[in-house]
Amino acid sequence: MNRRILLLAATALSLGAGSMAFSQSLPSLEKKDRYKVGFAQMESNNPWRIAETKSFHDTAEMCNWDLIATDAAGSAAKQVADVDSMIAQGIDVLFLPPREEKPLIPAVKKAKAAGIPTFLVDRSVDPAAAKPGEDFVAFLGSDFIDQGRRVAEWTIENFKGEKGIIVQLEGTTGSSPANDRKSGFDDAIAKDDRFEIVASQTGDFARDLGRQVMETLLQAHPDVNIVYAHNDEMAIGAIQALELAGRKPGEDVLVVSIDGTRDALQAIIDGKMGVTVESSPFFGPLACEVMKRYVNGEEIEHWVQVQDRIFTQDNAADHIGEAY
Ligand code: GYE
Repeated sequence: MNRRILLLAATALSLGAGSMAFSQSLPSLEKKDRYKVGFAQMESNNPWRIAETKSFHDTAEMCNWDLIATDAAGSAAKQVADVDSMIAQGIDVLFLPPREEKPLIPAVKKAKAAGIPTFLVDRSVDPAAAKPGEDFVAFLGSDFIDQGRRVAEWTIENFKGEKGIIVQLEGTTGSSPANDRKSGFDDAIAKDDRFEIVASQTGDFARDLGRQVMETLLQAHPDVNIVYAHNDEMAIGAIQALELAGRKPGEDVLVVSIDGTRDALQAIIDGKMGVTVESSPFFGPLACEVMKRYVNGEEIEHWVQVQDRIFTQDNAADHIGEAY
């Protein structure tokens, strides 16, 4: 090996060691009267997102935040650019719901390199590429695998027919809730051979796309009698498509879903939907509390897990008043 190659190898080694040591330590957050807080929302096309953004705004005064909130309008690339601009504006801390698991990883790492502690809220990133306690402080959110599993178990218990022909409407492709709500449901429903998933397609977590995809899938699978939607907006879209096609959701098609929006609770009360497993959008107060603990130097658990309720005919009317 000549001298130049040796030198290069030595540099690479020391760089590697350096970046490893660096990646262990998270940026700290000093005690201050007010904090410049970034919240980089991914889109605002459904009641869940609007409720989440409002929750951050409502929390800002109480928690002494000067809040910078952006809206990426459904584009992961815009969300990356929004984080960039927040870093340039000198935020103290970043709350980020990454639209998809992979494209936001460079943004998470860039925030860390700029000395900004980042908390992922409501969605997470690919765990193989970025880690809590290392690249970001923690993930604040639900157990999406468990949500999918609970929907499947409720369906197994409550479906009255002999053969369940299931259409699945998936959330945004590449997002953590779409990936996990699918695997949780698929694994649990496979344990009962009455059920078959005949189609599984993305509706991008959106009502309108859910309706359109359901219209197409109904033509290919007219015998469908169960619709599992990864969120309530797509479930409501599917109900519209079913009714347009002369089907009777709640009678000849069981519709099951996740979130707990006002429209979904109303659909349950009206007998058109069977169940929705809760996924709460009210992250503001939790973000404030976890941030305070971080400022105090407390060790933050890598996953600050949110507990989800379940809404059915039994309790939907009791909760519709607090729904969004
Ligand atoms: O279920 C959905 C929203 O990331 C947990 O995203 C969230 C999901 C929620 O668009 O309605």
